[in-house]
Amino acid sequence: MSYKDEVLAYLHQKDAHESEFLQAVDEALDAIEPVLERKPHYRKTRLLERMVEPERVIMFRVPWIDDNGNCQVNRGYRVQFSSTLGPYKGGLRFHPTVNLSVLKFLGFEQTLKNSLTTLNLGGAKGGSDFDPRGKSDDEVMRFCQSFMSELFRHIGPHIDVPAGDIGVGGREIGYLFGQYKRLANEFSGVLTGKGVQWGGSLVRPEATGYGMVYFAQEMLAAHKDSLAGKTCVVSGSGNVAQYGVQKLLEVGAKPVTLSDSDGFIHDPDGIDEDKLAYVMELKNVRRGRIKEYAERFDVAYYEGKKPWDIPCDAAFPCATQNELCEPSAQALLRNGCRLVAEGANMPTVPEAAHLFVKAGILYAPGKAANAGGVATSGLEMTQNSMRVSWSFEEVDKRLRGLMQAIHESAYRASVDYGVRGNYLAGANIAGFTRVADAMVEQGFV
Ligand code: NDP
Ligand code: 2IT
Repeated sequence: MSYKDEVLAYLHQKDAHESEFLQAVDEALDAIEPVLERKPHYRKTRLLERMVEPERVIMFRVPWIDDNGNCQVNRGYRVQFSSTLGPYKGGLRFHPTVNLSVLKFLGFEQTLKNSLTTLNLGGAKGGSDFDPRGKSDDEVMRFCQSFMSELFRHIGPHIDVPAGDIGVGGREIGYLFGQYKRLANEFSGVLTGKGVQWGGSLVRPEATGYGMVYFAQEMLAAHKDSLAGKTCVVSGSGNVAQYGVQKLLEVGAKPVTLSDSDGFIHDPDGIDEDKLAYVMELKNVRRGRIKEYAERFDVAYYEGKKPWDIPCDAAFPCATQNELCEPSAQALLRNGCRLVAEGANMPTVPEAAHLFVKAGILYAPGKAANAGGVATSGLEMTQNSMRVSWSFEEVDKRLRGLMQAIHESAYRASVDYGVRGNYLAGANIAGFTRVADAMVEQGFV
């Protein structure tokens, strides 16, 4: 049996119930199999067995008092996956679907993604099954304070630096930071995505969406093409989708859809700057539903549907995992879509991803295309350590440079392993190799 098959058989038995985690590991190990053949010493050092086991998993009770004075209880997590390349680093997700499998998948992905950024960042993910939807600001604050009352003893600016993800944005990072500061009695860069007045970096809010578009530009530039004039389908309407659309508009593309967990809107005239400003107010201030966009601008709303049947040149899944299934991939290809860049983590099911690879379109997996968020978190950590604040232009320039470097290393790995332009293979190989070689150098830890 090949080394990869041996490890996967073991893992599927051991973590049989962790479907998202198994999916993420299956995808990565499939992609890196040629590396294992070239580097047999990985097997001797049981490298894969070590790499698929998180260094540490913390699970804890989060009690909090709701606005009616009742005690609610949620479950909190931090999966500290890998400290091979630096302090544990990765976001926190607050969503009712959060469980250990989801956070292990995200922590594993984060480890390879952070490796790709070229920075010194380990991999982690955390969060809670807390549902922020319909909660008051006071309830969110009390929840965040209770969550941090346990988490604070496990994190620190040189240990583990959390950030945002689904359901965790600027408001939540503020409450979490305030409670950490109070408990630890220190003002430090323990979280990223902070407010710019208290240690946050300019461009961090924009970074994931901007970086995704920069990556798409790099892929197209390699074919002497650009995003100008291209019709783009975008899913989600949160942080990544909003700033993805903003950058698409800047580069002359035409985004025509947005979605949330209830459905999607299709605006054939294009979502322009004014409409995007409306979406930002709707989602970030009023915390309403995307359906209201359809009412406000008199466009179609599709309840319970995803936007992948809308004809487009390029697609940007920016909501959540497994949101793009096989029939959706077939529809995209049939309608002429030639580029898919993942703003979300693992939004494409494996069968759909294989269709993209087989069709030879420009397909960027999340660990490459959405790495701009965590890369800019790395820039925030650097600024915090140096006690400086770079200008918007400076951070944006560095973000663009990092996305170029990520594209270059994924592309080069694809060439090196005989699958030129296969970014799924290239990103996994490049991310994996850096972590793997460092693990070998650091011995059995
Ligand atoms: P937000 O919470 O800001 O937005 C999430 C969006 O996705 C909302 O529109 C939400 O709709 C929708 N969504 C969430 N869960 C589901 C679901 N189960 N089914 C359908 N729609 C859903 O999160 P982000 O924009 O920050 O994150 C989006 C994706 O990008 C995630 O996969 C995240 O891991 C990834 N990512 C985020 C980074 C960041 O810096 N923020 C960095 C790299 C990746 P609703 O409002 O109805 O819940
Ligand atoms: O999935 C991700 O890369 C993030 N949610 C961002 C993590 C970070 O530490 O900025």
